[in-house]
Amino acid sequence: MKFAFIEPKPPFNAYFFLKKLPLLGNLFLGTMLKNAGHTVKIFKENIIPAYNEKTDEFHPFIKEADAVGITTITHTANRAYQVADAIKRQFPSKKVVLGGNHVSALPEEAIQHADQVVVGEGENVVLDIFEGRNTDRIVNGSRVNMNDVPPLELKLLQGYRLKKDRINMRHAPIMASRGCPYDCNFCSVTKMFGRKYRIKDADLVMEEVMMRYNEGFRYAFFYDDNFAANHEKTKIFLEKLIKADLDLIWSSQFRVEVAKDKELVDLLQRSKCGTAFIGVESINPKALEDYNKRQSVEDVKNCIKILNEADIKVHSMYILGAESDDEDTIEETIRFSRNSGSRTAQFSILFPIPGTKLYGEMKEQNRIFINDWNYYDGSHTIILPKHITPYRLQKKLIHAYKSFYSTTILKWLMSRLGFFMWKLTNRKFLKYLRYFTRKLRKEGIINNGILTIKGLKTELIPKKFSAAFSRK
Ligand code: B12
Ligand code: SF4
Repeated sequence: MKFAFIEPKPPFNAYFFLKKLPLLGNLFLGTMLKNAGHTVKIFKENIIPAYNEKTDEFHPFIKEADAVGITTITHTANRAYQVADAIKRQFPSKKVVLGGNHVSALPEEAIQHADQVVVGEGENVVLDIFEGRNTDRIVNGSRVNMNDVPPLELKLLQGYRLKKDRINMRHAPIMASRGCPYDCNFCSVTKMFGRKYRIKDADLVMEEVMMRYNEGFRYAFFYDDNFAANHEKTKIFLEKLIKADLDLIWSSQFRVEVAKDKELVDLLQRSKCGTAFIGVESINPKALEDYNKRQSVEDVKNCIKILNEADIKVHSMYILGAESDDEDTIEETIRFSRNSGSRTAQFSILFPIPGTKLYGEMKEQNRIFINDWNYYDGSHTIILPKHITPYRLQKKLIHAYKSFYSTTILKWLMSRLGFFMWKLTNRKFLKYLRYFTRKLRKEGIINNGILTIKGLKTELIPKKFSAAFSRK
């Protein structure tokens, strides 16, 4: 049988410089179907268009496919539904299956656009669904044993050219573990993959590394959310990587604890870890508590220092707009980022991902003032912050980037590149936030930048932005 998978394009591509990194859900499931003898093609819309909404035309393979799977995160949910609706309209008998982070949190919303929706991990149910044995409308996936997950078949990705046996994609995507023992209130990882950390056997990960290396990759990105959550198991893998003595530089996401283990830092350095993505989030201790981050400011400082000393570049990730954040604490975090020693930094505005604790709380307090999923990307203020106005918070994000990336010419160039597109899309949004903030002030909902009453009166939402507020 023929199966197509689609990763919808995001509405605003603030991350265009990383646009080649695919979400791996389609790849894991596509690989399993291919291994079962089916023909599979995966379309990442950023690379190869799957559907042209202007001409209402689909890629020829999608027209022929027996079923189509579409992966979603919240930011791409509208596009996913648009594509799914168009398939069902043009080819009513073609099966459309939605999966991924967003629809796992809101399956009832998603099922209005598809034949089936998968909640959670898809590996244990994908064959039954696509081969037609399972026709339940909402299917609950189950947590997989990482050792049973096959190495990814990258050739299924359409448009990723094979050039002299070298895939024209810089970073080899590898996932060695799923799950995270922590439970940060803004993060959807624990809801999706659980708090039990499941790591693949070191030999199997090495097998996949060697496969990618032999395909020509010299950089790898481990998609793990908390690489090294189990220090001892990670050490076993790193020893093997060092022993293989490859010309391969790799990176992944870590928690600050990693730097407290000298032996681990030494292994990271010797195994050619090039960049560590660190979830710093804030240097306001109260904000760290709000996020349930379970790390101290001291931990953050030590971590960046130790990794720098080990010649591992640090990419720090910050979230602005915690319950305890005000203009001063945000400014302090921005100042810290500039002087911290991080090579690069990424700033997000706190936003409620469906399925997270934060989402539940904000919904209950009626503080979400934008329901359009297009804006759920961390670059837009969409909930009423407590101690800063929505407009000022948005301005702080722009200021954070300008401030961080203005210290060296290289950094300045990077910021220009990355933020050109983003700023364009944001101008209209800023104008709206200024207007909205003025209205909130007039109504006494915010006073001196502080939220005075619980929740938001929905009649305050301006009509001209009604498209953004169409959902309940
Ligand atoms: C790599 C990564 C990126 C990369 C590339 C992402 C891309 N192509 O979109 C970069 C760095 C660019 C990035 C950027 C962003 N990311 Co990101 N990213 C990840 C990360 C770490 C790994 C993604 C992945 O491949 N996971 C592994 C696969 C196996 O998991 P999965 O996709 O959920 O698939 C499983 C199931 O969902 C299901 N499934 C999935 N698809 C389908 C389809 C079908 C048909 C079926 C049946 C089943 C099914 O089965 C799969 C196998 O079990 C995740 C965290 C995570 N662990 O998932 C965050 C994550 C996806 N990112 C997230 C976010 C918010 C963002 C950003 C908005 C930035 C930000 N502020 O954080 C941007 C937006 C990017 C965009 N597309 O517009 C959130 C999304 C939450 C949400 N509901 O929206 C996540 C979950 C992290 C978090 N904080 O909670 N990201
Ligand atoms: S933010 Fe990182 S540490 Fe916190 S729960 Fe998510 S993956 Fe775990």
